[in-house]
Amino acid sequence: METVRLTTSQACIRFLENQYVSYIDMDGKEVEQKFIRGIFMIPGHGNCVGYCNGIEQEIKDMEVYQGKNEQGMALAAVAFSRQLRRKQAFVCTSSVGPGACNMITAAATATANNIPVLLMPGDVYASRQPDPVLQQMEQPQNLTISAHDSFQAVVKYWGRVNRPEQIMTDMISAFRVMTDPGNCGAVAVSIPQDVQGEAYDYPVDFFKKRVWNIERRPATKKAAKKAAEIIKSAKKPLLICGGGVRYAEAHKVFRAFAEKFGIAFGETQAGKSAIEWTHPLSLGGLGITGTECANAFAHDCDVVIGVGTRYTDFTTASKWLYDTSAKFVNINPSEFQCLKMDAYPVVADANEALTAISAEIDALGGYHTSDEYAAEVKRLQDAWWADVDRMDHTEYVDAESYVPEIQDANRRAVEHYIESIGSKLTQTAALGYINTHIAPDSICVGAAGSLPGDLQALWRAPVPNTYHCEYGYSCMGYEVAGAYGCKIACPDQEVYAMCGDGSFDMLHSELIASIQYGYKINVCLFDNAAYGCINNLQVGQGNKSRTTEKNMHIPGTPYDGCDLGPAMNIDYAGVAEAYGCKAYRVKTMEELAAALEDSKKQTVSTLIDMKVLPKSMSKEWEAWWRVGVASVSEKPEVQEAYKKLQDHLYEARHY
Ligand SMILES: Cc1ncc(C[n+]2csc(CCOP(=O)(O)OP(=O)(O)O)c2C)c(N)n1
Ligand SMILES: [Mg+2]
Repeated sequence: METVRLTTSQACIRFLENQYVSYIDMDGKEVEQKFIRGIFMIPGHGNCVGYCNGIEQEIKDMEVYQGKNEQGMALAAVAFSRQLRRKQAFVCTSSVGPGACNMITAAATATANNIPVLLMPGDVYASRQPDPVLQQMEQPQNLTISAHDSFQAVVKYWGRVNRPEQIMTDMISAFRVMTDPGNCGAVAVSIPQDVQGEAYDYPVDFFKKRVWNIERRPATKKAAKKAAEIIKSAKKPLLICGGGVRYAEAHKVFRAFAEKFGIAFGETQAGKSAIEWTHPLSLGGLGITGTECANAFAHDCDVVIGVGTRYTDFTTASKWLYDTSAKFVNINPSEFQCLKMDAYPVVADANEALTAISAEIDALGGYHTSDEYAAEVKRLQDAWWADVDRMDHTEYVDAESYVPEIQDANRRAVEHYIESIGSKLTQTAALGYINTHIAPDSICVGAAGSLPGDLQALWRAPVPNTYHCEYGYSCMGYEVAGAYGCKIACPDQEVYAMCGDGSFDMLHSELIASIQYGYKINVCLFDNAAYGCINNLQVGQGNKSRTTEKNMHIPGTPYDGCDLGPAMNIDYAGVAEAYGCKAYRVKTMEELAAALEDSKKQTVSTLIDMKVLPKSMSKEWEAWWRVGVASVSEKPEVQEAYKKLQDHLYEARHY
């Protein structure tokens, strides 16, 4: 056997340079491309010597980017892969200890969303000779434990390369997981500092070009036939367009299936923008953050066909949205996902399954929904889009006539904000304006706060694959990092991060990297000086407003989290300017219009600091969210909330 003597790090990089994927794209074309686009790196003593030397000696086509925060860079990697429908990924390398642990949240984000990313933190010495090294925890009860063990809970594959030859099986396992449509997610493989520089005589074959086939698993004849029978029995069917439709590139097949049988579809956060919003069978977002139109329609459907969905509580309104008698047919390459909602499972790729089921329906004599069905879809759509138009134009005129979208016990927050900040801009109007005044192929990125609700319900995506909301983990801070990752994935499209002040406060490190590398992103910052959506939830369930408003603490008052001083007036535009962004301060619709126009002309990243009224985000429609309400309380509001919970539970499915 021919061998080559390399360090572990060299072997790792040489292997990464030679991994390709082959898949069938949405036009039915077979595509082969390199899988690893590059490496995000924050160096430390745990990776800047051994691992870096491997990069230096072996790098060919892969790009290398300096990260600014390990969580931020890894979230950028997740967004990159997600935007490219999991057909390419990044490696993220960090030092040991805190650098490694900073990537744990991003690993969980990748895994919750079924997105591939390869995390390669350094690790403490395999030999243990210099222990304890800088940033080593030391667990006296077990010296084999290091911080890297904590990745095990949040990845789909975990490895530690204690000997140079182990890199071979770890890398093959890593790529198996990252290219598996049914069980894809984060992979973490650490290499101890000493092992990084150790050498081995590797078989040359290990480094040959390897093409990983992203399989389209076919449906069995039996499953397709049974699914066809269930669909054919439906009086009021509903299709759910989940993220799997986008990852499987099933856009065309899904659309053809809906059209052929006249079945309307609702979208999950991950599935949204598989098909343009204007499609006559589109009901828009489904579930807690969905549209009134989709939810009202879903409530009495008798057959639900879920394509590539994980059925999170947001998609099912905590299992309350669908009638308990509704039958489910689930199409998913993951057996685990297929069995949710007590569904009939079709364990297969979306393209394959929908094509096979369609043929079986034909064999059973065909199927089409009724005229009344189509009329109901149209009636609900018309009412909904009229309401969206109203929300696009909400205005604060005066305290007496203004009715906020969110009507709760914290109404005073609106005038308190105006007194502190001097802006009366509403969130839905600002968002609607941006939506209708940017290039149609712009990519809209969201993740946490009130914006994902506004976005799933109100955002109109005219071009497929332009909606990118991370709502599997809803990780605050994904917005800016994710926008940067999307821009690396799609440099020819404008990318807009829809970001709350809370998310921006938490993490916006990669905005600096976007300036450094010339990847222009646009941050639309909706500053309501609050963890606004959580304030709505807290107050809406009968609680006091506590730690959810960003008010100044009044000296001499208790530190009880219920601060009543002025709302913090932060010059976020100034922060962005300091990094080198072009930034805008916006308190009116006119200022927003001017800022948005000017931002399009810029080549550097931009930030539009919009001061928006609390309570001016959209509410929920025809949905319910199960949250942990106190069962015992002296407050009548909490007792009332608990009673509502019990009433809904009575109507909800149990599994
Ligand atoms: C990392 C992380 N921590 C905490 C949460 C819980 N959480 C969800 S939304 C939210 C507040 C978001 O505030 P902001 O970004 O200002 O958005 P707003 O609701 O005000 O629009 C919090 C704390 C989260 N989703 N992610
Ligand atoms: Mg906020």
